[in-house]
Amino acid sequence: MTTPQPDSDLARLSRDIQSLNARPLWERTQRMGPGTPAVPTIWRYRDMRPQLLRAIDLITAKEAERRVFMLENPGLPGTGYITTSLYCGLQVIKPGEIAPAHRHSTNALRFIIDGEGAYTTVEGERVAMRPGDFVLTPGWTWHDHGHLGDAPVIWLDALDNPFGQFFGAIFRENYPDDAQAPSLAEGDAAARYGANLMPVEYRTGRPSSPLLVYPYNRTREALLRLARPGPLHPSHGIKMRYANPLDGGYVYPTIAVFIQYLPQGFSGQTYRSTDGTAFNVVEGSGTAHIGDRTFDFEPHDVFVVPAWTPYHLSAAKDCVLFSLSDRAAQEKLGFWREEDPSNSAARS
Ligand code: 1HN
Repeated sequence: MTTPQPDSDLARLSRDIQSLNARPLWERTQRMGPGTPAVPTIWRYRDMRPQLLRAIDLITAKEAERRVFMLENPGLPGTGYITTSLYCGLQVIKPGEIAPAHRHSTNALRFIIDGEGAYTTVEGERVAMRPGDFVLTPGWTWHDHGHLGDAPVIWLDALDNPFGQFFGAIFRENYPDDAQAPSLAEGDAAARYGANLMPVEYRTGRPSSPLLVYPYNRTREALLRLARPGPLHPSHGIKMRYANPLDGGYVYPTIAVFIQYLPQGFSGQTYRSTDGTAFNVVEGSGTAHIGDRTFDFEPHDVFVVPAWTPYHLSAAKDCVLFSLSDRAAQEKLGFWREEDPSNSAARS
């Protein structure tokens, strides 16, 4: 930045153009390098769960519309965002409740953390939500949540709201009733698109995966099968991305979603990339070294690695980590970069 002498022609020029809604580029203070103001942060489940259970008695899902704690990055105060481009929250629903049906133009996903018996209905198809399941609610699909079990269910929500806000393109509507009447059989999307088959008349055109759920039993089995023979990536262990079965791409045009396995004793090498990433610990425990912070993690903790912040992971027990980032959007836009110690074709 160049700061002119206060009583100079250059300073007078700066002041005079202010009334024209213009500023000299040579005085700009914005960063022109990688990274964001977001900071490494952990939300420990042992701290969050009791507060979520407290909220159950203080506000109904209907009053709240969604009973959610936003996970706000302390480097982004007032935004409600976990990174500059992603929103995450922890949602709790109690038995018998309905979180009323609505739709919005932003894409949402859920990762089920704790409890049995909850379901969501997406465009008339009911989807059971079990721990470890990854559930999709693509933009502009009607969705309501319900709970037939007997203890609270907690899940992680993630949305691309910051993209919608940035573009000024968020729309939302309430459904005429609290809940949609199911109009499709359970498992319809899985049969149509998730059985290595697709309808013969299918043409193309949707920006998102047509699947509504990626069930944990299948995901976990695949990870463990690959972990035994290896090889392990030096930073990521076994890391897979959830794929759109129709084109192999990411599940959403904006959000990339991943699952990874770190065997007990794994000590990862330092890695960084331009996609700030939120992690949820599914199983196991270990340590995340993120920038200048060190966090011990346990099951269901959420931690965030901001864009371009070096980090490495180590596993005290066999770990499964779910994660999501804006890599899908960054790759399409030509922004995405990484520093990978193996310098190999980790993506092939
Ligand atoms: C939303 O629709 C849900 O449907 C959860 O469960 C969190 C945060 C912002 C905007 C919409 C849900 C949300 C949300």
